[in-house]
Amino acid sequence: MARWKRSSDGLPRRAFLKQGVALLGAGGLGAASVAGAEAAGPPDSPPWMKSPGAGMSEYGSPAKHEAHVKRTAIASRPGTTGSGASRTPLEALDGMITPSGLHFERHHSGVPDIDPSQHCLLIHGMVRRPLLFTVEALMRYPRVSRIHFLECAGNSGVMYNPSPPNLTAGQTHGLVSCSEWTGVPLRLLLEEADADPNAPWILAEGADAAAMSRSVPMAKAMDDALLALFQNGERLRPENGYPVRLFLPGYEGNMNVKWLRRIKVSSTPTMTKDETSRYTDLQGDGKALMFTYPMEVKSLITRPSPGIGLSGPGLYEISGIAWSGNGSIARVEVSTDGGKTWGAAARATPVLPRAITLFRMPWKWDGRPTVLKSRATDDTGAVQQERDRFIAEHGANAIFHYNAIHAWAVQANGEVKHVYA
Ligand SMILES: Nc1nc2c(c(=O)[nH]1)N[C@H]1C(S)=C(S)[C@@H](COP(=O)(O)O)O[C@H]1N2
Ligand SMILES: [Mo]
Repeated sequence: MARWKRSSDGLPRRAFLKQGVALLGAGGLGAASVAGAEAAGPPDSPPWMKSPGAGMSEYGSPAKHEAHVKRTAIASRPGTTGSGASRTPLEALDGMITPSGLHFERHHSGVPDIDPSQHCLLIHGMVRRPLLFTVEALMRYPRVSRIHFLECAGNSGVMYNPSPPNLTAGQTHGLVSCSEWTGVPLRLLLEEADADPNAPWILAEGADAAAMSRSVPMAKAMDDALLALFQNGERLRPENGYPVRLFLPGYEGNMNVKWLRRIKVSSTPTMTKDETSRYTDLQGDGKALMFTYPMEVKSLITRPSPGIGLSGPGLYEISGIAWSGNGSIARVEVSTDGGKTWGAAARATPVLPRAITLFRMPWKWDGRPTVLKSRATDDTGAVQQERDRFIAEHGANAIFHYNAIHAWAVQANGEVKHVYA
């Protein structure tokens, strides 16, 4: 414990500075020690202490010095403006919640400009009572709030390529974000419509120009499916599905239909374009998997990572994120020797099912080149595999559901590179 001494003006400043310098000397994580801090008086007042600051604002924005923290690798398909994706800059963030303005985006035909007073949700098909909901009506139903990640099936898809990408963590793996979603349990509305209890499927359709639509098992619809209206406390952002989206915790991104306009209860999957021509997983043996719902256990070291290197030997904290669409993260292990030995990383609380879990581990870098890896295990016992085993099992033709172990090479100059190791 620091001993506080009073200085002449009654403030414990000098004693604090002395103590602070002593602490930095003992276990410094890179802070510059202040020579002669004990003898120095209080620092000069910076300019921002010399006049009153700015006034209030109606809607806040990040500090101007953080303007470089932006969605990254924004790319549209040739000939389109809105058919593409943007990615979360994972390496610039710390915390389990992704700020809404940095949530990744994936649109098949741009962001529709929906007037909520003109938008309706129809529930029909194998129901006794077809129902049409205005957004105003939906807002009157009881709501629940849940913290969950959303991950595009195509996240980390470039990792199927024969050589590792020369990209940042977010540019490669940033099609995952995590929010608090608040909305109406879908079960309530299906019960009100008196859906046939023997109907095993629903179809969900969006109100965008792509009319994105997917078949969802009734069991999931009746379990934890949400009609999300709020994201991180405020109404959904247009790019994330305003005014209402289907949210299916843990399921591949594309099933979480945005701008939801229709749910049809049915006896079979509808076999839409989005589940036949797209979102099937071609395997090494030439067969394709269909209806692959949950995103499997995965983890990623975000610091250090490409672009966030090390400045000389010394003590560092390795930190990152882990998640699983099948449950909670039970364990994250980190290797600082390319996978020869592994140590347990600390998981930050709360550890929630189907949410991003943060992990951290202190590491003393000796200045020699090495390879860092993380390996997550979820509470079903599923564990990430090394890349060569993963590719041997799934082939390299696939685009979706890549969840092998990622490797960062730390070079002697402290730079970090994506490697296959
Ligand atoms: N209506 C509609 N829903 C959609 C899409 C779309 O293009 N249209 N894209 C899907 C895909 S592929 C993903 S990964 C997620 C992305 O959600 P986000 O943009 O909120 O991150 O929405 C899904 N829902
Ligand atoms: Mo996606």
